[in-house]
Amino acid sequence: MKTAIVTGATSGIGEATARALAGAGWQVIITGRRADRLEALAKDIGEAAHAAVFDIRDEAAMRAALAKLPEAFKGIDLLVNNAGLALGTAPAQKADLGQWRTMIDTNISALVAITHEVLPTLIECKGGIVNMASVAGTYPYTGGNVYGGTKAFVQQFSLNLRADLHGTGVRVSSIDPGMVETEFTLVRTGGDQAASDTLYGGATPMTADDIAQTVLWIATLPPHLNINRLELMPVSQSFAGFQVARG
Ligand code: NDP
Ligand code: 8X3
Repeated sequence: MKTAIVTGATSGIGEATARALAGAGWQVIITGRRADRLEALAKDIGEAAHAAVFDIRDEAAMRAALAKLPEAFKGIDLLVNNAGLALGTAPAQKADLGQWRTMIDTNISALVAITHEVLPTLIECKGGIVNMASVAGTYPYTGGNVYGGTKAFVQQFSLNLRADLHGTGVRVSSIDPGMVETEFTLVRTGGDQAASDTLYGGATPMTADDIAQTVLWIATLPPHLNINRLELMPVSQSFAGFQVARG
């Protein structure tokens, strides 16, 4: 039985990915800070799940959780680097530096640290990494500033990992979703349910399961195939143009 670790499995894309992988016969190590949610998910999935509660930014806690994995979960075949967040929608000149640091610590530093920790196992298992980037890493928009910057890092880190892991058999993919209805906007706006409802309302956004099925597809492709980067959007979302300041 193959084993995956899915970070940020307490909600949204991570939870759906853990469920999809488990449904396809994988064992899943699920992580996140909200213990109650992880325990409920682990209970739903059953014996194939192992819940590891830690803040992904706490490197010592991450290492300790991986060190004390039950024997059956130690051989990790797939790392899904999903935990992440956006905070704030203000333009750079009005943004909060603390929020910027939290995004960098979570979306970049923590992702890099857990990847570094799991790499030896992934190489041993000829496994794979799926990194959750975003369209925000490719297309700039007002208020995307550091969030978009962190996701551009994830895209490029994924490609560079591919280069470094050449010849090891380890696959690396980044997924760049557009709008997916999850708790993402609630988190970004500090709990503004109305803002979240307004953004997703009537737009038929992608679902967490749409992305989870994509992760599962990537993870179960024949071993000679690597999806380098995959961008997805709901049909209702597309591109806006440049802006011009006059006067
Ligand atoms: P959710 O807010 O629903 O899920 C985010 C997950 O990340 C939660 O499980 C949360 O767990 C975890 N997380 C956040 N901070 C930490 C932390 N410090 N330590 C541990 N876990 C943490 O959002 P999504 O499911 O939408 O987001 C998942 C990923 O997808 C993110 O990387 C996001 O940037 C990306 N993405 C989302 C898009 C969208 O439109 N929704 C589009 C493109 C990319 P907990 O709070 O319990 O710790
Ligand atoms: C989330 C997608 O467009 O809200 O990564 O930045 S977006």
